[in-house]
Amino acid sequence: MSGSKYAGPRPRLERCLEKALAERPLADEEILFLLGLEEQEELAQLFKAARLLRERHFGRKIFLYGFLLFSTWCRNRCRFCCYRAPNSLVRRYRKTREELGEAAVRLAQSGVHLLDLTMGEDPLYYREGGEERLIDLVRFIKSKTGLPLMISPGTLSEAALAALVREGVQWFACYQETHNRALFNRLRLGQDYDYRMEMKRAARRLGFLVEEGILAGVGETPADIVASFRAMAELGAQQVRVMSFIPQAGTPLQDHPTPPRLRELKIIALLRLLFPDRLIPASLDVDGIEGLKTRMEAGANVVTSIIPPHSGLQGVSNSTLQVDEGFRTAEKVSVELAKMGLAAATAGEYARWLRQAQRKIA
Ligand code: SAM
Ligand code: MD0
Ligand code: SF4
Repeated sequence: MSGSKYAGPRPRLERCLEKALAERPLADEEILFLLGLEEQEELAQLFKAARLLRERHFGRKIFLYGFLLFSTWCRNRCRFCCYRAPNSLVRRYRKTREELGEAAVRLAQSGVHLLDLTMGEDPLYYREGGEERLIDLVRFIKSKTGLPLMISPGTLSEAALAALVREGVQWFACYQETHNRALFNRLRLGQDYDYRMEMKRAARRLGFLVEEGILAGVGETPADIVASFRAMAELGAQQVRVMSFIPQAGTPLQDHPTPPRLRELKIIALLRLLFPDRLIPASLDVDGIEGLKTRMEAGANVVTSIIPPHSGLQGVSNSTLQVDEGFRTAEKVSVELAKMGLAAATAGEYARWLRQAQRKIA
């Protein structure tokens, strides 16, 4: 940092980054200022500060999450999502316990630290006996792999959440996409903003670690992004994410452009500045393996959406991108991480982080 006495854009940047590196809270105006950076050299300083904070809390170790989308059926009609109920252009499947178990074991053997069990809001799991079916599936995957688990089912009853905690599921992921209610209502058609938020608070109270997330490029303003940061803090989310919107054929937003990636990268860096000790994903679902480097350089410390090739399992926003090519595997990710001077953590390191995070919320 230079010792310049002149007030101007550069000293302001330095002041903000010094404050962030001291882990002091940033004011809204400071966050907005950082989100507005455009100049290469200034952005490089922002990303460097984010990496310094990551290194302080996590060293050079990165966590890897396997992704298991076990049903692509969904009763909802989120405007951005290819799996919305009325979309006839998307491939639908519902995996059996055995098929899922096989994929889970392959992921576990490949060295991922956690399995993210995700579904569309498949009506099968909401009818009589559906929750028991879901709980049985989770128990089966746990018994097959012994790995830590995340569940991303959309909305569930509090009783089902409680049962999943009892089964030993550590994480509940549920993304609001935005914390601007009007924008939420335009994106998640027919869904209740407060119900979705309250579910995450209930999950926290029940002992889950919670992941919150937002979409970039769906009409959010910089002020909306700040509001999301505040909501993530208030929720006490232990993992916080942003993903760029990817247009999906057959959906109302199919012609809406994907945003410039710099927006996502700046949000990742800001997440690291504001939540230095939390988990922040770089998703392979947005830009595949080519998108890994910039996201790690922006301060991410988890790689998500690792999918076993030739399993018939899909991602979400780039549902088949690079899956069967084997580019979305733990092996491939580890090779790329090594080029950046980073490495996959050990299972023990992830377990230690989990224990400490669970102690903090107890
Ligand atoms: N159905 C559950 C739910 O909605 O919470 C879990 C699965 S849902 C597919 C997981 C997340 O994928 C969404 O919350 C959203 O953030 C993301 N997503 C869906 N469509 C996307 C798109 N077109 N571009 C980027 N992200 C998308
Ligand atoms: C990902 N496609 O990590 C997954 C998904 C849900 N918990 C995660 C959005 O990108
Ligand atoms: Fe269904 Fe989730 Fe897609 Fe919304 S985001 S349509 S709830 S799968």
